[in-house]
Amino acid sequence: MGKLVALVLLGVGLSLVGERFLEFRERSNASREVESVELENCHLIEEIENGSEDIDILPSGLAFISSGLKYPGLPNFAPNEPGKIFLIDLNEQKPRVQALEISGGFDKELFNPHGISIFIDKDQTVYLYIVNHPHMKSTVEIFKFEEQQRSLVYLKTLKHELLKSVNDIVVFGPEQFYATRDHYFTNPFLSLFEMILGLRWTYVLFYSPREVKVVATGFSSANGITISADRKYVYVADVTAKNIHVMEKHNNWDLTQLKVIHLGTLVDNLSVDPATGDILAGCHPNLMKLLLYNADDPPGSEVLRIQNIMTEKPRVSTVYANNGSVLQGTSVASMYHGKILIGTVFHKTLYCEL
Ligand SMILES: *[C@@H]1O[C@H](CO)[C@@H](O)[C@H](O)[C@H]1NC(C)=O
Ligand SMILES: *[C@@H]1O[C@H](CO)[C@@H](O)[C@H](O)[C@H]1NC(C)=O
Ligand SMILES: *[C@@H]1O[C@H](CO)[C@@H](O)[C@H](O)[C@H]1NC(C)=O
Ligand SMILES: CC(=O)N[C@H]1CO[C@H](CO)[C@@H](O)[C@@H]1O
Repeated sequence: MGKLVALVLLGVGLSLVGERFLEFRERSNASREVESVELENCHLIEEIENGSEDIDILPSGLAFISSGLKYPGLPNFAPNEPGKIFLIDLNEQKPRVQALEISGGFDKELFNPHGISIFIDKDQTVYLYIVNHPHMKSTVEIFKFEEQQRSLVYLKTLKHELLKSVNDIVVFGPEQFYATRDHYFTNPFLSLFEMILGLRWTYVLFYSPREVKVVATGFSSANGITISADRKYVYVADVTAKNIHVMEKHNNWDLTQLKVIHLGTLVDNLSVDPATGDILAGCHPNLMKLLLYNADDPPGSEVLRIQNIMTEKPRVSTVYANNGSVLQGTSVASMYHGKILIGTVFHKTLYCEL
């Protein structure tokens, strides 16, 4: 009898998983093809071929790009190369790429950079906060940017119990930021299972020297995070749920959800166009192609623009789309003076006029 019950339970369990799996196939949009939307005067940034997962741009036009992310389940063309931070000057016609030297006793061999956020203090000193995954763990590294030498000085590593599986951060003050957690399980097999089942166990965290707390929950995979131009709202991309959460930021740093915008594509990272306040989203049109990488049928790229996000009817339009023949696995797009820089998880970087 006990065996029969166990067998029935197993059967029910398996069929539930099977059902979730079919639903996951649908969610991952296994069969979706991308219709191309081209931009003018595009060129690929030479010397960045193995990823430009994250881009952050200083008001002066210097852009920091993190490259070489190693992330379970995602392609990487240079698995034995440590990650790097590249610098390019967007004021140049054809920006040249420079890999930033890092001094100050930082372990460069283990560098696996993910999200970047710039913090400029009242003396105009520029700090880079970079999510790092040494040995697949999560830390936040703080560097000072030396503009004259064009190099980074390592200052400090932040670690915390709640800083797990960190994807992206947005910094507000010295050692004060929001961070997203993109999966609950740190074991790669369990985290794949978590994605297939569509569990909503990830969160947004607030970190400060005095207090560390979870400020928003219920995301399948909280990914890109950014702040609105008026600094009142926080936008969080839930990549596997294919949506953007608009959250109100309170004085005690808690976040409450105002609305969710469904985009029907896997939203990776977000940036705000400083000129218009519009949101730009780097998206993966087809999760299956990303997870089961095939050079002959590669994952494509998609950049969406969301206008008037606080109104009843936000306008969503496609800025750029490509089937992978030019650009694969877009993660982020950032604007600077009418130009757009499009980054990818493991592939190239495209720079275009808008
Ligand atoms: C990218 O990775 C490939 C494979 O390891 C390597 O041959 C190539 O030089 C790398 N490209 C750059 C620009 O680092
Ligand atoms: C997301 O984009 C922002 C620019 O808005 C950038 O600072 C950050 O590094 C990116 N992070 C991730 C994880 O894509
Ligand atoms: C992608 O589109 C280009 C034309 O834009 C086409 O030549 C190519 O065959 C397409 N590739 C795939 C894998 O569909
Ligand atoms: C579930 C989902 O987002 N399905 C989409 C997959 O892609 C096709 C083609 O673009 C869309 O029509 C579906 O809505």
